[in-house]
Amino acid sequence: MGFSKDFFWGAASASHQIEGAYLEDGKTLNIWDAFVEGHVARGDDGKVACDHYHRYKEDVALMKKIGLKSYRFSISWARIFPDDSGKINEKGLQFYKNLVNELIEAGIKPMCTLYHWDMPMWVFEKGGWEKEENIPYFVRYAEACVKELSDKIEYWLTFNEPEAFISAGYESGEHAPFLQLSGERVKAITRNVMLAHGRAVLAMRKAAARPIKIGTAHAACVTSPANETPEEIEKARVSTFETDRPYFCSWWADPVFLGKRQAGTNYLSDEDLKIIHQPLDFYAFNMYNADGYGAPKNQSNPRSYPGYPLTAMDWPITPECLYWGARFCYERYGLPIMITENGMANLDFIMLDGEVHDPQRIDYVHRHLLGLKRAADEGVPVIGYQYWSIMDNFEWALGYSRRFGLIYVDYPTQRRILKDSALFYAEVIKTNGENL
Ligand code: IFM
Repeated sequence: MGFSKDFFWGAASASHQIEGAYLEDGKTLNIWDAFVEGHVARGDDGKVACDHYHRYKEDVALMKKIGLKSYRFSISWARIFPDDSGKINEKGLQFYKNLVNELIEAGIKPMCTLYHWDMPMWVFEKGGWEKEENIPYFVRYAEACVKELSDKIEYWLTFNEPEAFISAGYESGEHAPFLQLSGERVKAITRNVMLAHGRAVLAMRKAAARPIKIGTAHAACVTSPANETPEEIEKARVSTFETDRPYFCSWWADPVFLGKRQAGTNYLSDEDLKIIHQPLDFYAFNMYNADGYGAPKNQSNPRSYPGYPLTAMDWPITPECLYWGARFCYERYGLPIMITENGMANLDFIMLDGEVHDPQRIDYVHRHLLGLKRAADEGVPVIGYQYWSIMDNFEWALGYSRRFGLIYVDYPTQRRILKDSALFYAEVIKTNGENL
C-alpha cells in the first residue's frame, strides 16, 4: 500500500529560528529577542539567523530542487501586529504573502503554524499567557492571518509544541521568557494556551476564505513495546497515554481532541473543555524518539545501554517511534496523521570536497520513514511528513551549535549547501517512498 499519491512530503521551520531581520519593516521585539542575553550558548541570538527574510527566494528554489510537496513555516506574530493597536503591519504581512506566492509557484503547498514560541514583547508585558485577558490578542492575530492568507494556505496549525514552550519557558526556565513559576501559575498558563487554541479555531473557521484544515502540532511522546506480543503492546499503549504525566501525549491531546479532562489537566472546567475541544481536521505531532515503559518518569529510554545510538542532541535513536506514534494516536484520536517534525541534529561540516556528507541523517530518516510506511501499510491514514528542519537554524538555547537541516547554512557567508540527506530525501519524494 505505502504512502498515498498526494502525500505531503515536506520540511519545516519556524520564524524566529530562520528569518532574522529582527527589527525590520516594522517588526518589534519578541520574547526571544528581548531576553536572549545570557541565556543562549556562546551568546548566539536570532537577529540575523539564516537571513531567510531576505533570502526566501533562494531558499524556496532549494526546496524546489529537493522536490518538496509541502513546506511548514511559522508566522512571526510581532511582524503582523507589532503593537496592541490592532493595526496590521502591511510590510510584515507582505513578506508572508510573497513567501507563499513563491512556494505556490514552485509547486509547494504552504502549511502555516501561528505560534512557534515567539510571543511579541508587547503581549508579554501585558502578562502574556498568564492572563486570560490576553487571549483575544492571539485570536485577533489568528483571524487576521487566516483572513489574509487562507486563499493560498489550506493547512493551518495553531500552536507548536505547547508541552515544550510551557515547560521550558515557564517551569525549568531554559527557554524564553526564562521563568521558573509555581505550579499554580503554570496551570493558569496551560489553561490559557488551551483556551487560546479553541477560541482561535472558532475564529479561523469564520475568517477563512474557503474551507481550511486546522490542526495543532504537539510534541507527542510514545512508548514503544519491548516486543510485539499483545501484552507488551498493551503495556506500551497504556504508558503512552498515561494521564498523570504532565506534558506527555494525552496531557494536550485529550482535552483538545477528546474534550476530556484527565489527571494532568483536572483543573479545566466543563466550560473550558467546551471551548478547547473544537473539531480539528488532522492529528499532527512532532516526534524525535520513543520512550520505553518502565522508565522512571522523565528518563526517556530505559532500554539504553552504554554506547546506545544518540544524535548530536544526545537524543536516543529509536526509529520505531513513528510507527507506534502514528498507530497509537490514530487508534485513540481517530484523525488522519501528519508528522509535523522529525529529524536529527548531526555534527555536520563542509568537508574537503566542499560537500556536506551526513550518512547518519540519511539512515535516521530512512529508518523513521520505514516505520511510518509500516503504519500506512497497516491502514493508518498518514497524510504527511515534514522533516525538521529544512535548513540549519537557531536551535533556541543551544544557538547555532546544533544542525538539524537538510540544507547546510554557513552562517558567516549565509551560503547554503544541500547536504547528502537532502539528495536522499529528494529521491524518497520522487519515488513516493518506494526506494525505502
Ligand atoms: O528546533 C526545535 C523546534 O523549534 C521545535 N521542535 C523541536 C526542534 C528541535 O529541538
